[in-house]
Amino acid sequence: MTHALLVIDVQNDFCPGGALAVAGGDQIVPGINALMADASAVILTQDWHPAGHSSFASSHEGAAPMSLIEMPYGPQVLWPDHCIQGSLGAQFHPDLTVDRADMIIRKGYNPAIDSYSAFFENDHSTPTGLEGYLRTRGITDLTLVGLATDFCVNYSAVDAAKLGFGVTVRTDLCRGIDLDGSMDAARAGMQAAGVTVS
Ligand code: VGL
Ligand code: ZN
Repeated sequence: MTHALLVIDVQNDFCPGGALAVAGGDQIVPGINALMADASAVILTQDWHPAGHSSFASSHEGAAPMSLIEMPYGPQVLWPDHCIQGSLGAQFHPDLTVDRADMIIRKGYNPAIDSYSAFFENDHSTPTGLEGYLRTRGITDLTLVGLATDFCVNYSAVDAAKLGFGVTVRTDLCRGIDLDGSMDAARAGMQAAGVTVS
C-alpha cells in the first residue's frame, strides 16, 4: 500500500475575500500543512481557467452566477469568474506549504468543459493524466482534503474510488459551498462510491 495526500484547490479565490469564497476555506490550511509533513507523497490540484471560460456566468448572456445550465456534457453550475490562469486568485493560499508538493496538477483549462475532478473533465471521459501519474508511482491509496467538499473534492473522491483507489476524505480539512443541498448529496454520493468519509 502506497499512500498519497491529494490537496484539492486550496487557492485564494476559494478562500474568504476570493471570487468564489468558501466559508472557512482558509481555516483548513494549518491542518493540511500538518498532514503534508507526515505524507509519503503530496499532490496539489489547481483550478486553472482561461478568461471567458464556459463555466463562468459572465460567458452566458443574461445568466446569473450560481444558476444551472445544460451543457453538451450535462448540467453545469455557472460560477462567478474565478481562478483565471496567472491571476492572484488562482494562486495557492499564501500559507499553504506548496514547496512540499511532488506534483501540481492543473485542471479546467479546456475552455469548453469544466473540470471539478482531478481525474476527468466534467464530460467524465477526458482524463487529466493524474491516474497515470499515481499508477506509475505505485500509489494505491489517497487521502483527500481541500475545497470545495461538495464539488471538486466530491468529484475527485468519487472518480478515484471508481478507478479502484482506496479513498478517504477528511471532511474536517475540507469546506463546502452548499448549493441546494449539495453537501448532503456529496456525502451520500461519496459513501455510495465506497469512499471513507471521515
Ligand atoms: C470548484 C466550482 C468551480 C471547486 C472549482 O474547487 O470545488 N468549484 N470550480
Ligand atoms: Zn472552477
